[in-house]
Amino acid sequence: MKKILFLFLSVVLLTGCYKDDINDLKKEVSELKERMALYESLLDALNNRLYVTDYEEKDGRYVITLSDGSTLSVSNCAVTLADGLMTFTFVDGRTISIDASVPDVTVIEPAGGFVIDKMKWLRIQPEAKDAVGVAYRWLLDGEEISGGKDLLHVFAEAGTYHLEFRAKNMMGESSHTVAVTVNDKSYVNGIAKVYEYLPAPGQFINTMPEAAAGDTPETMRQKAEEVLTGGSMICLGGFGGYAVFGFDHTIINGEGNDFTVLGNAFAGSAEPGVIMVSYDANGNGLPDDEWYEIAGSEYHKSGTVKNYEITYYKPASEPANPDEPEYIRWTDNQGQTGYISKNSFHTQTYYPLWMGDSYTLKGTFMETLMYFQAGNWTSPACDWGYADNHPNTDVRAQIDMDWAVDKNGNSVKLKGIDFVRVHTGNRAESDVTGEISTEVAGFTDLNL
Ligand SMILES: [Ca+2]
Ligand SMILES: [Ca+2]
Ligand SMILES: [Ca+2]
Ligand SMILES: [Ca+2]
Repeated sequence: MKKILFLFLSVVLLTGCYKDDINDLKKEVSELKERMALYESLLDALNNRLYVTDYEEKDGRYVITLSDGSTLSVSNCAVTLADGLMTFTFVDGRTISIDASVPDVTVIEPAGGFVIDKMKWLRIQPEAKDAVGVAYRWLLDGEEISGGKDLLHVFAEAGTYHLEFRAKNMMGESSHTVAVTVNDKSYVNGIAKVYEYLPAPGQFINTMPEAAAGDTPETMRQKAEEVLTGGSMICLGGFGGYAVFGFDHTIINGEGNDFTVLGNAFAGSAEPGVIMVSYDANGNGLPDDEWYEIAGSEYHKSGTVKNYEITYYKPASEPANPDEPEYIRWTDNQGQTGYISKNSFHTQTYYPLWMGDSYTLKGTFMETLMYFQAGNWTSPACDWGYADNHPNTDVRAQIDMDWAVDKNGNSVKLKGIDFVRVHTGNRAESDVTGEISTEVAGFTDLNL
């Protein structure tokens, strides 16, 4: 019986020891597996030319971020950082070293260095290995001029400039200096190009500029361009009618006011046009980039409607009545409908001859201020920020690019603009003065 008890106890004790051994073994196998996995991951990183961009030590464990954004959790392995290398030493003595350096970037200078005319965009696209967690900055005289990798900058004055390009990650910052030669150049202070002209119907449409049967959007664009580069005036018709024009240089955002869109406004005859601006972000020379609205005095008022849309319908025939009140029908996206009337002072067709049965115009709509007083129709000016609103020489006709907002109404800081779009911002008319219609008569760059 004693023997049996002894045997029984021995089995229990032996089983206990055996279990501990198994657990130890399991732990060792698991750690070995982890080390092998880490070893393989590090070899993969080496093969894929990845490098360390960030690391964090926590509770004896390292979390390493690699340049492709992946992370490695490192334990049971010694980690040292020296001479731009992070070295992992395993218990068996094997080591793997991976680049742990500041961002690897190159700015390739063209032969003769960077040369640009003043008031023209300078574009520099450094070559950088794709890497996460890298912050790029361009500095001019210690002041940040761009917070991104690619530089788009415009110089107002000729001269030699030194730009510094910095790229920073957790390992440190690399810096490159490039010289830019900015040449002097003279430019035309005015409109150089019309990209689009599409007026709303109105009493001056088909006459300013003149349209004939067979005209197309392209021939009308050319005519508007001839008029505006020739120092004369175009009419945009009723609400929404617009023109898009540009220049032979970039209009710089300088201190204070930057430009005036010329019109023919005088006291009591304001026909405010909403101004939108854009710069050639994609560098193709065309106004196909993001537009920013100049948020003038009416922008935040309750009567102002953003994203207003109006559709004009071509009349079946010209009316017999020279003062036909129900001449050109319109509908809008606010559930309203109405007519542009005809008046006997202007006998031509008011609907653009080159347009089809109907067309839609869009943009910010401002409540009209037109009223009849002392036998006269008065169309008072908005406070500031519009075209054809105050006389051209009035400081209140001047625009500061800093008033620009994006489509969500957020203020944007523009370095310069290449394109301007103006649309008639009101919808109102009187029997004597006809409909409110913005005129564009040119453009003045106040910084030239
Ligand atoms: Ca400015
Ligand atoms: Ca006018
Ligand atoms: Ca463009
Ligand atoms: Ca007008």
